[in-house]
Amino acid sequence: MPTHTTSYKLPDLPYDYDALEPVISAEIMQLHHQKHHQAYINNLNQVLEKYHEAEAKNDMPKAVSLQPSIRFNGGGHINHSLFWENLCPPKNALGKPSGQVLEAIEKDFGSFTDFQKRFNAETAAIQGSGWGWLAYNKPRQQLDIVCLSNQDPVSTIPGMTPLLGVDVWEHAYYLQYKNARPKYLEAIWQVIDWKRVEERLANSL
Ligand code: MN3
Repeated sequence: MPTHTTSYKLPDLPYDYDALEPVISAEIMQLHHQKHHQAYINNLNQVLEKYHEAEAKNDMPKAVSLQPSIRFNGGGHINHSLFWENLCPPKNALGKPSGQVLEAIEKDFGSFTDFQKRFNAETAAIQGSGWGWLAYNKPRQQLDIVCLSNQDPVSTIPGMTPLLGVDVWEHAYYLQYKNARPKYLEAIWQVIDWKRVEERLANSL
């Protein structure tokens, strides 16, 4: 008998697998969604089951030993769920933010171009696998660029809300861009859904 009933499920993409071409190929999108994101969810559901068993037995050493896997696989699920919503077909992408997001970017980074340059430089430099984020820093009331390793979610940093995330694990670009992570980062702005970023900022203020 399972000790709990929570089971996370793969969310549908809000567009077709080929909708982000030519920026991100259908092959990458399908593998990334159906295989990679699904694997984080499968592993998360398994480790949560074990965690609740350990809890039920008051086996705290066991429960604590499972926490890194919850962080990794739960983070993978959180991050990819946000990532799919950050993206949209090139024909629908605005190319740059407007309103509050643009104002905040200009205040905190000088200009949208300066922000893009810094975001791409810092995210390209992540060692190994990780994510680059634009996040709202509520305590300081400013936008920050945050680079995190592996699948650590932005929510692990107190006061920070993720607005826009870019996956720079090789599985996100290698089939199309090979080792050229900077080329992938140059191109991805063509499929960023700035309306979602504006919604997330408005909800986090
Ligand atoms: Mn990924």
